[in-house]
Amino acid sequence: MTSNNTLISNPVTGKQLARTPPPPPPAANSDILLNDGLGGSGSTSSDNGLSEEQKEHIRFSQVVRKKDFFHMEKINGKSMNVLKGLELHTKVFNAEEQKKIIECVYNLQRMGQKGQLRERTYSEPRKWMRGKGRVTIQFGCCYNYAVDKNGNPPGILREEEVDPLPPLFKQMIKRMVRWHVLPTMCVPNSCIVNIYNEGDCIPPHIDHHDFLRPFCTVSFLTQCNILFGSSLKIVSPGEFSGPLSIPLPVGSVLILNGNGADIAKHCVPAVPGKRISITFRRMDESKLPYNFLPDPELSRIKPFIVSPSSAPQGHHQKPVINSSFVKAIVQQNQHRNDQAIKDKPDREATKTTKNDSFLCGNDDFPPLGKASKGASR
Ligand SMILES: O=C(O)CCC(=O)C(=O)O
Repeated sequence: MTSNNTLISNPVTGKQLARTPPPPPPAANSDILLNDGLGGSGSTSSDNGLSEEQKEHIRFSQVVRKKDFFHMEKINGKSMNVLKGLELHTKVFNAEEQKKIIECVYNLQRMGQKGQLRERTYSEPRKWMRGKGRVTIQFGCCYNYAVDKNGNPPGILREEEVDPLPPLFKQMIKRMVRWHVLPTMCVPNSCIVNIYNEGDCIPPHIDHHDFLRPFCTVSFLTQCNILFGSSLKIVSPGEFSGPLSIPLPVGSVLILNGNGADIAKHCVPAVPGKRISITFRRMDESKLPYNFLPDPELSRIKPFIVSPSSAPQGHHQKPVINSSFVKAIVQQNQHRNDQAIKDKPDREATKTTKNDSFLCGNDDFPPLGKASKGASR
C-alpha cells in the first residue's frame, strides 16, 4: 500500500512528520475541459483547482485568431482584397473535444446507413472514385446542390424535412458564439457534415445566399488546404489550383464573410487522408423550411466576458496569459495537444500557389450521388 503523505523533518526537533504533498502538476494525458457538454470523460485530473470560469478564461485566451488574410485581385476593373472577411480561429476545440465530436459524427453516419435518420438527412455518393463527392449529413434544412429531378433549383428545399441539430452540435455553436468566433446576430441554425475519404474533394463554389453571412467550417481528423480566389481552376478530378491556399488545422474554425465569402470562390482539393468538416450556417428568414422550429437554446447565448474575477486566484491584477501558472498550464496543454493530434504542421499560415484563368461558374457544386439509402422517418 502506498500513502499520499510524505515524511519531512521538523527543523527544531528533527522528528519525522507526515505532510500532505502539494497537488500534482496537470496530468500528462488530459486537457483543460469545461463543464459545457463538449468534454470527454471528465476533467478532474487537470482541473488544478480552477473554477469553470477560470478554466474557460484560460481556454478562451488560448484561441489564436488570424484575421488579416490578404490577396489583391482586380474585380470588374477595381482592385480589392478578395479575402477580406476571412478569419481562422485555431485551438477552439481541443483533442478530447475533437474525439467526442468525431465519435458523434461516426455514430450519426451509422444511423444514416441504417435508415435511422430522416431520408434527406444522410446522403452518400453512389460510386466512390477519386475526386467524386463525399458523404454528407444535413441538419436543420435540406439543401439542394443542383437542379433536382423535380426541377427544384439549388437552395434550401423548404418543404423537405431533415433531422434537427444534434445536442453536441448545439454545444459547438454555443462555444463558438461564446468565444467570439461567431457573432450573436448570426447564430447558425443548420449545418452540413462532410465526411471525406482520402482523395475526396469539394469543387470551387460560393455558398448559396439562402444562407446568411458569416458562416463557418470546423475541421477534424486530418489537416488539409482550402483554396481561395475569384478564379479557381479545375486541373483534373480532385485537383484544383488557385491563388491562395490556407491550411485548416484540426479543431480550427474558418469564418467566411464579406469578400472571402462572396467574391472569392473556395474549394477543397483531394484530401490527403480521412477528414470531417462541419459547416454551420444560418438560414435566411424567408427561406426557412416550412416546418422549422427555432431552438430556444440557441437564442440566448451570452458571449464570454473577460473579467478579472475569471483569472486564476492570485493573479487578479495581471492579464491571465502573463501569469507563470497559467503559462505553465497552457504550455503543458499545448504539448499534449501536439502529441495527441498527429498532424503534419504547416509552416505557413497562407501560401501562394499558381494563379490561373479558369473560372468555375457554378454558384454551388454539383449534386452528390443518390440521396439517403435509409427509410424516411
Ligand atoms: O470541408 C470544408 O472545410 C469546406 C466545406 C464547404 O466548402 C462547404 O460545405 O460549403
